[in-house]
Amino acid sequence: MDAFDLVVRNAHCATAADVFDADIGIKDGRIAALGKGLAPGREEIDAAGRWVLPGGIDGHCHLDQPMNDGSKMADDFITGTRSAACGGTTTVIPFACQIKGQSLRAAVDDYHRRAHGKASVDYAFHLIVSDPTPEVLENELPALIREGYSSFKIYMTYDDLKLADRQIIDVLAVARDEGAMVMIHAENTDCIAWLTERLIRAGKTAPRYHAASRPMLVEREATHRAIAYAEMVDVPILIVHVSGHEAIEQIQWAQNHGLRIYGETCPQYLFLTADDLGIDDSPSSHEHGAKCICSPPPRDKANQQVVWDALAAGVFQIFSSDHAPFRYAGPDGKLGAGADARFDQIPNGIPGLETRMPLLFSHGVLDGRIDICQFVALTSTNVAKTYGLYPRKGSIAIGADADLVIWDAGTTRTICNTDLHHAVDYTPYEGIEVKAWPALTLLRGTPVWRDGRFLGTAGEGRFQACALPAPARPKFSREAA
Ligand code: DUC
Ligand code: ZN
Ligand code: ZN
Repeated sequence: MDAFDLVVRNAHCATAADVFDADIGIKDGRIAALGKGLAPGREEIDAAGRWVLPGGIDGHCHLDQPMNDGSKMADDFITGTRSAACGGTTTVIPFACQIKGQSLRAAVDDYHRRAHGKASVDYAFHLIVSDPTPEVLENELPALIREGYSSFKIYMTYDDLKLADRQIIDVLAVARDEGAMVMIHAENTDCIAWLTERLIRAGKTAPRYHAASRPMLVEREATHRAIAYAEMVDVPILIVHVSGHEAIEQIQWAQNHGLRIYGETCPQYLFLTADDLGIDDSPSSHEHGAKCICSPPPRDKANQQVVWDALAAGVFQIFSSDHAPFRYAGPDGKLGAGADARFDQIPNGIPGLETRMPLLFSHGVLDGRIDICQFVALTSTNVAKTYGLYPRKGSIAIGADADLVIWDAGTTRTICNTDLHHAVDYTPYEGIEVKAWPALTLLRGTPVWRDGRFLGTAGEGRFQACALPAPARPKFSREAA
């Protein structure tokens, strides 16, 4: 009998900590041995000195999330996870979103039904807490955290999702007691509403005014407030989709003061600018602008550089896609409100699951902005650690799941939506050149993408319960301070 099911030979491996050359022996979906000259496997793949890295973990993506504005996400768990596999991502963490009035448990059950039998890569769930009733705070949320849903997102804007400040503090206290990670969408909702109203009254309704309705100061103020609440409650938080220098300065200030404030950024803040939202009121500007509307909005070139610098300096721990897939055409897409839809009627979000890893590998690692270990940390290891999937996911180590990507680095290709595998009818990254793409993606030792062909199977992706270490501090939320 062969010692291994599969041996990946001559792998040039990188983890978040080290670079080493090894053969990787895989048995029953896990890494069983690392070494030189391993015994034969039933199957053999020669990596021939190419980079072999842990499979990507996309810690922030939206799939088949119910919407209440008439829009519909184009990607479900079939197309979203297919697209992930083809771009080198082997685990996705989308959101089980509580609709106000709904129990959190019902949201989780519904989301399991949506995922069941469809995923071709592994998946975990974050929760979105939009209605922190006493029952949610005292019973549902603590129970779900213990059952493997150990992270949740809260919103400081969007009418159907946002929490009042007192509610934010209450959910942070539960996270502290239970050892959960809270992801915060930090934008000041009243400032956005006031600015939006003024712009619309002035007839400034084109997609480009989306940026003017959500300037950096609204992100800075909310980030500052979230940090203050986290400091008061004494709980770590992660500020998600950070767009530019103003929020970065707040996070850096907090980190320099010893607070456990973490940061996430996304490709749109490195590769798009506010000009992508439109430069005039022409139909082509409207189309491209609508396709690029996301929140927070992309900023300018100078801010792209600040985001790159913060990635390299370690201010950000996580690089996610914030894949929020709406088609451009059709009644449930970007233009559901009509061909000249106002910026505030266009669903927020852009696709990016498949392009996240190649964009950062090419323009980060190969262009010398970050090193290969930082790439692994940002796209995989830190995500696994932050959300409680490590060490099963996020590393090349004995006992870890054999989620691996062999990279083709050096051949230039141009990103083109027709080559992608999501169900969205555009990519905001159309025309951008990349010099790296996965040649092979292995999910627990099985190829799901090889030489330009998707090989995955719907239903092979498994739900992964997350577990963060128990909090070391005594509980305080239901005791006197
Ligand atoms: N902003 C979000 O907060 N979520 C989805 C997409 C977006 O643009
Ligand atoms: Zn968000
Ligand atoms: Zn999001």
